[in-house]
Amino acid sequence: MGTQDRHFLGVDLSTQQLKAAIVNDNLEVLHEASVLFDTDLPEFRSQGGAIVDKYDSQNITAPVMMWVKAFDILMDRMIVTGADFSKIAAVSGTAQQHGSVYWQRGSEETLKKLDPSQFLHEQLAHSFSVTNSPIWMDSSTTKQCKELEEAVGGPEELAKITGSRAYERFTGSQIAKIFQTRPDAYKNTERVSLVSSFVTSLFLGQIAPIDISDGSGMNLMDIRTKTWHQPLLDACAPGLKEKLGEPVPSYTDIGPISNYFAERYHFLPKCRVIAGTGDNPASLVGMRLSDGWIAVSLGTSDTAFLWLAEPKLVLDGHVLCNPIDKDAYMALLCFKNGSLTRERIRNTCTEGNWDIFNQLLESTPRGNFGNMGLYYDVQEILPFLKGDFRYNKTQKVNKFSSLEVEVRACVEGQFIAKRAYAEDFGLKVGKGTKILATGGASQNKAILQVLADVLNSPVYVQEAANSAMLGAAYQAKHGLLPEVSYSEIISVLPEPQKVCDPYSDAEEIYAPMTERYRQIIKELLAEQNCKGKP
Ligand code: ADP
Ligand code: XUL
Repeated sequence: MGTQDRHFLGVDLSTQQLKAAIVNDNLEVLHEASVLFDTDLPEFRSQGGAIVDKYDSQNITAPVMMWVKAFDILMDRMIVTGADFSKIAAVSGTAQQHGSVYWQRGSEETLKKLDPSQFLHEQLAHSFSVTNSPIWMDSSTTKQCKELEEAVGGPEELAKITGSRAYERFTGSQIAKIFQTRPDAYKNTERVSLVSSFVTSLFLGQIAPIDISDGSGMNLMDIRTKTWHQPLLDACAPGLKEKLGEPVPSYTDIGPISNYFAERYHFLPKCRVIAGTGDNPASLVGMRLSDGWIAVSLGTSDTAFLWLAEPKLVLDGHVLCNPIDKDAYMALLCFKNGSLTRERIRNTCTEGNWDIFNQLLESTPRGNFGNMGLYYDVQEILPFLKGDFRYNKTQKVNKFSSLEVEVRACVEGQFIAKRAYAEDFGLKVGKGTKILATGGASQNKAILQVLADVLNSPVYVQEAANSAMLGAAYQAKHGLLPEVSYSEIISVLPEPQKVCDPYSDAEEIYAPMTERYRQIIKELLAEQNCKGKP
């Protein structure tokens, strides 16, 4: 295979679907396919790819066999698109962050000896000691979070070591909960994977290492030394170090493709597997984010991330190891109430039409006459609140006077939150900062204009919609060619396009609104703490 002719495969196991893309040596997309969990695999009865426990709505999982079955379907769909796997020089994976997969004792042997004449799901049916994997939407581990923080002397100490105070969805507290509530299942677990390393394990035909970037979303890793922090492992469960294996830099070549994929799908045996990583780090790779940019992803959840040269101590938000440069870091903010909350306000104000939503948004002035709204349909992460909160210029109100005000309050409230938390990470809005928007809502120019104004910075988009999946494909090339710099690898890609500039009065309006938001959140959290957390 000549270098011109080599292709790279990126696979993304996200909350709602499994998708894949093959790119050529110029990183142009040649083939794409996807499997939607709810509709393609209805037998698992997931909603949005998740199973919410009937008796405890904080408890949210996904059946690991649903993911395995999706793999069988995805590979067949890729073939239907005309994919030629013999041209794939390297493959890498990405996935929703924090979720964990529990491999049953003996399953690595099964993985190594997979029979190419059979589907994966036929052979891996008994390979998992926990059949429903906890995922990032879960918030049932408040008790275990407290225990983790106490083990190292409090939230600030934990954040210093791992980059985050304890968060319910982070994997450490999830593993601790499994050990505490299902000791036999834990005992029968040979290895624990993150969802991203689960993806690469399937390609590798053995349990793949966890990468340092996704590994820093577990509350278990020392982000400076990039090794597991033994007191934290001990606070979760016995013998955890062996079950996790050693973490590796995100672009590590972890071995050749398995015999199963070589024989069944005709990959060449020399095709390499590059470590997988979480979807937010992979998006940073796919969006080619560098210093001076902030990425805002407007998908099911909203996230914002930036490149950090040094780790910064914050209690709201996360510092992760960087997936491109192992000596750098990235800041990550995750907001659970993103597109689905915008959709709810759209539905109540417009009967479900984005064009009318935009008309309402554009018919109210920046700053919304001093009104502010905060909408948390599900338990928010930043800040830890649930419910609707509306304020006029001076006080809390039950209702706004018009639909226009409600729509603008929703969008402004969401973006002011991003500004406030990003400023805590040292972001200086309007000082040469540029915003790169991605995700479903980034096609909506009226929404992006509010983003530009609130952060007083221009907003750009790039052609490729799925930054995490493409990030995995680019990482496959980056990992295969360690001698070529990442910036050289991505130099073939087109530049992002500017879609809006902020208005000149933006800072005057939104700097004070951001201060007011901080004050409101402080009060709401204090009120909630008096009443006791939900
Ligand atoms: P995921 O995070 O699951 O990958 P996407 O990034 O594809 O999701 O985003 C899906 C969301 O995009 C939908 O829930 C929808 O609300 C939103 N969306 C799609 N089109 C528009 C639009 N024109 N304006 C605002 N939001 C939109
Ligand atoms: C990040 C987070 C989510 C998931 C979604 O901390 O929990 O963005 O990665 O896929």
